[in-house]
Amino acid sequence: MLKPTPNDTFVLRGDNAEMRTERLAAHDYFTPTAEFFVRNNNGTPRIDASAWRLRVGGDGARHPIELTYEELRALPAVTLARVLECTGNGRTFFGSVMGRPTPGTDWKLGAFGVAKWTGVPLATLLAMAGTSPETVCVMPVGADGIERPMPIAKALEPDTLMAYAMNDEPLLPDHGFPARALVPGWGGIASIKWVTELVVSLNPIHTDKNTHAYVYAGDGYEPEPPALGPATTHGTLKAVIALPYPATLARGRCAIAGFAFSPFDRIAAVEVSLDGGVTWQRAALTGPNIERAGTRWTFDFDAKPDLDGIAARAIDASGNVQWAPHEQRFNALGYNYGAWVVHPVRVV
Ligand SMILES: Nc1nc2c(c(=O)[nH]1)N[C@H]1C(S)=C(S)[C@@H](COP(=O)(O)O)O[C@H]1N2
Ligand SMILES: [Mo]
Repeated sequence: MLKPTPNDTFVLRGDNAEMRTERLAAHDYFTPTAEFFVRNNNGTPRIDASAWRLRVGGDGARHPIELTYEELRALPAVTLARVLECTGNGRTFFGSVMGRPTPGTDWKLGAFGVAKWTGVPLATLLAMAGTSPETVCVMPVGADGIERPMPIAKALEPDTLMAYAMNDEPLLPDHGFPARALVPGWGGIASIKWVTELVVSLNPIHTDKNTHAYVYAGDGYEPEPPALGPATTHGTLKAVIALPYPATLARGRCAIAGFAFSPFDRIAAVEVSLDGGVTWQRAALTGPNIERAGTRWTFDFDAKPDLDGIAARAIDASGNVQWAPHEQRFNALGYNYGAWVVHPVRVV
């Protein structure tokens, strides 16, 4: 990682940086780039934009193309707000809630961020390369060797981008400079950073990242050779509380805030429970509420000394409801923990 990762903003986990969720209280709608989580499999490469090229080729591309950084930025672009969440966000709760720890980065709930992304729709690049109608799969290749295929239908969604700017600035090296895929709704691994090539393929492609990692394995998930199980796709909806983990509150009237997002839609409601999920009360949604990006929320209550935790759950406009801990399905590699979480809070 190259950007500063101050201790009051991030928890470092190897070459990964988790945003401290209390930082949400200080943010406007967007997560500042300096505070955006970083997830690197192999470290941050430094790429010289003047020597960099983006190739779009493969057996599904009837006329492969190669673009410079300037050529990419000269194409018609879109700018949109979207959440990016690591597929492993919340992994620690497989251990602490289900009693079944899983390998991998032991994130709490801070492996997500919401940015304003600018880039060229993948659909535009695929059309320029004469993508055959028989194409089944598109795979961005990262300069660090990380490859994660997606079906052509996902690549053609209008908000799937080759992004080159984040919050109105060129991408930072840690976030994929000069260009990264942005695959809204899907777990972060699909949003390959430092892309040098888009492989357009007439056949399914198998890489480590859709056969042995980022797959649902174990506990009744069937192997799909050569994969250990079904590949992860979309993330889960979540409401995250803007408090330190664990938190201490002063007794009396208290206002908490947070952020909620869904990989499918806008947020319809956020509910808060002060009794471990027995009863729920509505939080107020504030500011923008954008599909596949989320919304801020606030909740006022009387903090009493017997409180021992606060849970928040999201409900989206498609009717998806964040599920209860006992409804969480286990998978051996610890992906997509989506149940609501009791945030530990002590009142003094
Ligand atoms: N080339 C490349 N792309 C990558 C990764 C990586 O290690 N290498 N990590 C992925 C994962 S697992 C996530 S969660 C997101 C994180 O994006 P960020 O570091 O910009 O927050 O990038 C994805 N893209
Ligand atoms: Mo991730």
